[in-house]
Amino acid sequence: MADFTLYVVSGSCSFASHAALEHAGADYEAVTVDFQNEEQRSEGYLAVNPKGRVPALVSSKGILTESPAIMAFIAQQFPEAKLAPLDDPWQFAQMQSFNAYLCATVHVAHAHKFRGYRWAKEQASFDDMQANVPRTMTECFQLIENEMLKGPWVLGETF
Ligand SMILES: N[C@@H](CCC(=O)N[C@@H](CS)C(=O)NCC(=O)O)C(=O)O
Repeated sequence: MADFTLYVVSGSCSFASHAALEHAGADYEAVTVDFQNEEQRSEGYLAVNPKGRVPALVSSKGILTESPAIMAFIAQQFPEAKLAPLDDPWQFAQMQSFNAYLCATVHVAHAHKFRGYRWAKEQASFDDMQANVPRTMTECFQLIENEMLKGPWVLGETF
C-alpha cells in the first residue's frame, strides 16, 4: 500500500496537489473520482471527504483537505524537494497568501460559471453569476499578473 492516496479529477484544482506529490517523489496512489456520475456525493466518497470535493489526501496521520494545506504539508514532509521556502517564514507566508487567494477567491469566482447552485436557486441568479465570470476572473488575473507574480515563478527565481 502506498504512503499516500490522493483523490483527484483530471483538469480540476486537484492537479496542484497531484503535481506536488509527483515532484516530491512521494510514494502515492492517485484515485480518480468520477464527477460524471457524481461520485463526489456518494456515501463512499463522503466518508473520505464530507465536503464532497477533490483533492483529498489520505495519509497515515489522517485525511487532509484544502489545496493550500495539502501542498504546504507535502512541502514540509519532503523538504529535499524544495517545493516551498521552508526556512523563511516571510516567504512561506507569501506562498500561503498566493495559494489562499487562488483557493478562496479565484476558484470561487470560477465556480460561479457552472456551480451557481451552491449559492442560489433561481435561473436568473445563475445567469447573472455566469455573465459576471469573465469580469471577475479578468480582475483576479490582472491582480495576479500585475501585483502578485514576481516571475518566472510566483515568488521569483524558484518556487
Ligand atoms: N477549497 C478547495 C476547493 C475544492 C473544490 O471545490 N474542488 C472542486 C474541483 S476543482 C470539486 O471537487 N468540485 C466538485 C463539486 O463541486 O461537486 C481546495 O482548494 O481544495
